[in-house]
Amino acid sequence: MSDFFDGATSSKWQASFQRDGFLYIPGFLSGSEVGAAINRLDTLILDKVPSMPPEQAFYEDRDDPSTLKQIQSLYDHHTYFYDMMFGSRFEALAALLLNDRVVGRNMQYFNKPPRIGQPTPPHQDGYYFMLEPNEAVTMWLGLETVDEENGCVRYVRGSHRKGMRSHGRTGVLGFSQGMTDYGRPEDHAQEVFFRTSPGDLLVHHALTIHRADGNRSTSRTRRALGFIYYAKRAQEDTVAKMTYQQKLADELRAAADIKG
Ligand SMILES: O=C(O)CCC(=O)C(=O)O
Repeated sequence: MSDFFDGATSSKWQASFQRDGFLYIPGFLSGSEVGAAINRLDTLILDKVPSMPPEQAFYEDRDDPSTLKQIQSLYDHHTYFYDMMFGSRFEALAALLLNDRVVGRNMQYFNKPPRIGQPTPPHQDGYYFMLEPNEAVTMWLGLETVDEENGCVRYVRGSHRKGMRSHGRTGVLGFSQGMTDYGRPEDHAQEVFFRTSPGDLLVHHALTIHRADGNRSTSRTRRALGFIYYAKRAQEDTVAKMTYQQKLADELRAAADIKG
């Protein structure tokens, strides 16, 4: 049992996650905790992001810093984020839901800038993770109010029990692989979405089909943090993964060079 959560709450969360392949926890962080995270992020964005290599910071338009959409491996950039990722409530929740010790693998910043924030294509994270068994969770922490207008997250309930679907290139930076056969009647019938407040947490299994809307708002951003944890029992195909990541990094560098 976790030091962070009581027994009844833990059992309820585990049952819900196993049944649906996702879990919604309102108010996982308090208002002041969210405020502190936003302050740290804003400082990082000002001080460090401008000099990050192309594979660490993604923009909708690389020539316009206000269109920042993603930062990778936040824990490498400040101990504040390291402490959020490791030995934290987030890590304890991942261990509870995966019923194993866990390995923290990525902590990301996600934004969808107003008007131009692209939809997140339907995908299963396990396609990128390359694990056997495909046992991992992704957590998504809302930093501001999110709804249908600025890009809420959508899940296909129960899809984590139905295996990996076919994926191919999307052309969307940060989500380069998406499902090629999304849109079967059962996908639509089982899709649910979440309007979230700052501090609300969504967690999904590596095989859960999910996507997010684009940001149609003219003035609201859509800022969130993502946490990825693998179950200790999950083995990575390290060669396939390194080859894939190297290819992506080369493509990003080539695109940055072309733009000068
Ligand atoms: O922030 C989003 O749009 C979705 C994030 C997501 O799909 C993921 O982390 O796997």
